[in-house]
Amino acid sequence: MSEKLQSLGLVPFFISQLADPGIVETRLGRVTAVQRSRSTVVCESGERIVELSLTLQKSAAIDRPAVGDWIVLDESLSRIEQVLERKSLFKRLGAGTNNEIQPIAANIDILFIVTSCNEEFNESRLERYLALCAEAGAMPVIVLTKTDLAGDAGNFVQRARSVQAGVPVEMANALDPDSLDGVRAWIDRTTTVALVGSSGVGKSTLLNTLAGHTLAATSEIREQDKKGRHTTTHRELHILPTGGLLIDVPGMRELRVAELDQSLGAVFEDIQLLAKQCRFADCGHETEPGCAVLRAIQEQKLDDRRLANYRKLMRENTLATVTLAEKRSQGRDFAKMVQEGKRIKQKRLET
Ligand SMILES: Nc1nc2c(ncn2[C@@H]2O[C@H](COP(=O)(O)OP(=O)(O)O)[C@@H](O)[C@H]2O)c(=O)[nH]1
Ligand SMILES: [Mg+2]
Ligand SMILES: [Zn+2]
Repeated sequence: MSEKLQSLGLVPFFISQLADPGIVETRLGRVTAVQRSRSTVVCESGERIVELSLTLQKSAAIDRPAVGDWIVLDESLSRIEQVLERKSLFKRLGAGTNNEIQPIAANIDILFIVTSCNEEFNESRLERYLALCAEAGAMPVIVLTKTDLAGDAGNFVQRARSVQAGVPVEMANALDPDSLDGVRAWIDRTTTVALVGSSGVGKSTLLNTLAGHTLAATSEIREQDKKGRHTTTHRELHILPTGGLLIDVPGMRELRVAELDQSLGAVFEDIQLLAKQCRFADCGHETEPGCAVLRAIQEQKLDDRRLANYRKLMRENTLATVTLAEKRSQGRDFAKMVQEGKRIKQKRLET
């Protein structure tokens, strides 16, 4: 296998999907950035900016190439013809009224959920990211930045650890390369890592420090509320000089969840286990007698906040999932109607 494609993260999973392995050296590439209808891809022969095939232009957002995708170009090397099956996909429900699942980053091995040791730290947001990560099929690592500014970084580590048992937590001063051994240990030569988290937590700084030079612009956060400004406007896949691939995902204000039943179960396993001991199988854990979840809260074994967030995410997920299902069935009904219309017209022509 070519050195170059290997350093882009190429593994047999993708090669085995090619009808003709001969095209590895010519038409196979990885998407490093997406700008509207154009994508930047890197192939054995170098970097190119390409368009989408007509079929891909018309396909649903989720099927169009995203940063991190492995793709096959057409013969002229100017259009993406095929998006290979993904190993993992970090996605979200489109912001606003546009209920469409959008791909954010594809073929990520590890998701760095970046949060800082200050007012920005928020357990409920971490739970949301962890559910999206489980759904993506990537491995989560919580990266706690700005440990140099916190008097009590240990306290933040403890809080981060309590969010989901077993999820690794790494501390970092994103400005200091010597503090990043823990973070670096997760980045292998062919590993793709995506950095997610609110604006201002230090994603771009971390990327630059790991790369050893400036790859992404950074900007100072507001003093009063520790909120960041949006500097990075697009997602890009970067190859680190020391090996490994990093995608900086700029702070997304709205990360709505949909179709996450299984993943919410993974993040809130403790609550779901407790719920099995409730007297009523359909217990809503609100006022029911014999509720094991409420008992755990009384006994201070479970946090009020965690239960409230679990309920909130479950509700949000159910609503969005129903809306998506309705929209899809409407789409099918409409397609059926068009088909029927064509058939009637054809019949008229025939008679
Ligand atoms: N002291 C300190 N400052 C940091 C750290 N990480 C980021 N910053 C600063 O926080 C601000 C926002 O960082 P940036 O990388 O732009 O955040 P992004 O929006 O997540 O990409 C910049 O002024 C950085 O210099 C850290 O670990 N320690
Ligand atoms: Mg940034
Ligand atoms: Zn209950």
